[in-house]
Amino acid sequence: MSDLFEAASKETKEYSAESIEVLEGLEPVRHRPGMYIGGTDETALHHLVAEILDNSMDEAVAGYANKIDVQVNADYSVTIVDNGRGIPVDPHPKYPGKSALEVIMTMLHSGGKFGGGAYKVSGGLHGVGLSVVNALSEKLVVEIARDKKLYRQEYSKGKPVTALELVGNAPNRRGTSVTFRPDPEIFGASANLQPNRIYRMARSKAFLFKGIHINWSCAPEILGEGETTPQNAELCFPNGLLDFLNYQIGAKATINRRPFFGEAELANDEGRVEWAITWPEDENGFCYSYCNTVVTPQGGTHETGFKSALLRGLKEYGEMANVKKAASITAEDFLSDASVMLSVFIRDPQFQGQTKDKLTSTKAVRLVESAVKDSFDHWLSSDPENATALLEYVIDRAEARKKKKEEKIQNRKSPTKKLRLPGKLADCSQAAAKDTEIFIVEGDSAGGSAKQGRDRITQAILPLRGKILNVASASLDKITQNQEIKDMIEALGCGIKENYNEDNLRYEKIIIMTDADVDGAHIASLLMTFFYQQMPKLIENGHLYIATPPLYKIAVGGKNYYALDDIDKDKILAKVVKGNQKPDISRFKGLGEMSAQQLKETTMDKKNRMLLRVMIPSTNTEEGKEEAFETRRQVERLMGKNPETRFKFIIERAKFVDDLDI
Ligand code: 0RA
Repeated sequence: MSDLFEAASKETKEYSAESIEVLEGLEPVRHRPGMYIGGTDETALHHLVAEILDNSMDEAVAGYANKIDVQVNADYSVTIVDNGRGIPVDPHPKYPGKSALEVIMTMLHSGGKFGGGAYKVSGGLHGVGLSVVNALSEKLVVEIARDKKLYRQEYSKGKPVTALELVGNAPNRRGTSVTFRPDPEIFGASANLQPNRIYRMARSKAFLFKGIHINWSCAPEILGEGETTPQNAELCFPNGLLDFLNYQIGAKATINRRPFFGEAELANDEGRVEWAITWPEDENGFCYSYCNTVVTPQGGTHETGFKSALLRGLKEYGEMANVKKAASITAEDFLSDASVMLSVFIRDPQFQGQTKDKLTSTKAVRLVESAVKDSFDHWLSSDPENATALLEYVIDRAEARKKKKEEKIQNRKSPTKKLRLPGKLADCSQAAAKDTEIFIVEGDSAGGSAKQGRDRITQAILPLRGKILNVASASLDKITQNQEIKDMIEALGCGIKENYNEDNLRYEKIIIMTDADVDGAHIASLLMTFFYQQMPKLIENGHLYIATPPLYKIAVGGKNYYALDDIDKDKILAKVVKGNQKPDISRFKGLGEMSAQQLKETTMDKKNRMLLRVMIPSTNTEEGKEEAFETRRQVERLMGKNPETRFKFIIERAKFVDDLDI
């Protein structure tokens, strides 16, 4: 802990302890933790870290700190150190005998009232204050370097266990260090902080605030085998959001030559905006927006302003270039499939509702719009070839949208039009989706067994021929022309991408059923990638499953047992083989080798089978959005166009393979 506290660049501002607005003690927090941190699950647990980190980030954003250490210790405690002003330790005028520190640590206050003029995020699950973290920590140690002195105080479950002690001199440094261990009484004895999650949190903050150096470290003994989280890392991204965007989209091909990125001051000294946007060819975009480094999953006024600047800019450019069709472009045509990172810093931001994940400060619309517009105009006019490519792409999309709308009107005019279903589909007889299933099956021969073994009323079978197209590395055109994919889309009935409508989904469960070998696993991952990219809501809402057909049949003592894999086989053998019985073990080469009866009993029958549900984090929550980042990146990395990232993954993981199944 050598240079934990460093002199920051700015002078400490005048501070008065009176400006802290005091509400009440901490009993309610321990009594009803969910009210303050949104639950007591792992997400809530990680909110404690976010809260402390946000406090340090606030010091950085306000210009008082430029260095933060984030350290996960071997006992799963976390230490966060900044070189900001240091929490004030002077006596509190309203509470004789208590320091300002103790008031901040032991009383619930309405965050954002102190420090005056800082870019405090007083919203959502964050901004609940250090006191909430303190209340929910078994142990919390705070060290403060301020006025050339080093102070220390220790707390437990929200109460001081030592006095505020002067422990030494700190002639050349200032700042705050908080070490805390979440209370297992609140979060359960088995809940642990996850280094990987904290690492990503720290990295996001570094991307979002260029001026910050975040030193990450994690005790090696708690990094799991095969974990990609580094033990130490210096997180500093001088190109900010551009680095973040590049990290997100990797080597993907884009319509435009290079991203549009930049930063600008908001008018009237209201703050700052930073952005980076690009248009990926595969049309798998995202929009991540932030206010004061805290993510706003539901967007809000800053997004509105940004999109409006871009749309106006492109339409004006089209008008100038005499491209008539540019007049009918909508924001949807232009921006719904772009990859966007947007970050604003504004004072006293307003958020919506209980979850506070949408920015509602009205002034942000106008401020962001006018700050971005000039820069975008310049970007377009400085590279006409690039601008033309983008404009043509957007006009194509606008034309396609209009054509689709016309077709819809046409279809409505001919009500006799029958539902078109693929010829290979063996549909179930029940019309309503509830309780029905469709098995997507590898190969025609397995499809045959599945058709015989199914329950005709509620189970449909769609056989696919061999490996489907890898949608993660194919163009949208190629995807929608592929026969196997067309069949799937027709059978499901719910449409893809922005036309996805779950009301039209013809089955409740979509079940991928492939052989229990590596080829089968490959086909399953291609299918999952397809659903992930074209119908993410289908996964998010829990409709996608994977069947688990057995790999072995074990016949012993006149009975048959089925094993999923080698481990399962050994378990079953240990349990059922008695005395000198000789079990007869056969390995299925594929689903096609099973009889219809076997397939039904082991894999399809609703009473006996086991299904794996495919899940992705919900993008409607802050935590989910952070997780979704990683999911998206991992899919791109493993399934995308660039074989090198896949190769790298295999090399990294090779050391964990101890039994090659070939
Ligand atoms: C209250 C008032 C001031 C700073 C802080 C709290 C503060 C809190 C944290 C939490 C982590 N790091 C922190 N750094 C500072 C203003 C102090 C002043 O005006 O000098």
